[in-house]
Amino acid sequence: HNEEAAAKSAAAVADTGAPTIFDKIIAKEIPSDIVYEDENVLAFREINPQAPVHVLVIPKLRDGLTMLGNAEPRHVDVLGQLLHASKIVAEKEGILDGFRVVINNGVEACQSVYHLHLHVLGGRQLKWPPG
Ligand code: IU
Repeated sequence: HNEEAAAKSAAAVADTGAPTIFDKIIAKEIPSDIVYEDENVLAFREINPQAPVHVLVIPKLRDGLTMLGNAEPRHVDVLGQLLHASKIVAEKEGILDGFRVVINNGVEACQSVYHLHLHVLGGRQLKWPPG
């Protein structure tokens, strides 16, 4: 369907492995509204929120994790840390009773930034299935 295709092509870009703007957010060269941070992960508010709570959780070191589809055994620890940080974000934001964690992987899933990120969404009744 044309509208859908247009929305997708506007949102999604392919992985080139180039550095992303998230490096500048991590380095605090670009300000962000940080919700949680530790040695390995950073969680900050989405600039275009799709729910009352919409936070992105990212690894500070990308280490080849442009997308989940590039995960390797060496990434297992940080993958666990990202999920655990998502729970901490949900707790801090008061949405532990109902929240969603989303990873868009690749063009067909409308991924637009190639630095792995988990979307933590909540604060309203979420619908299923997603678009
Ligand atoms: P996606 O899963 O790759 O589609 O999500 C990337 C998200 O990053 C997207 O929702 C953007 O609105 C969001 N984002 C942001 O919060 N801050 C930024 O500086 C940039 C993108 I660039």
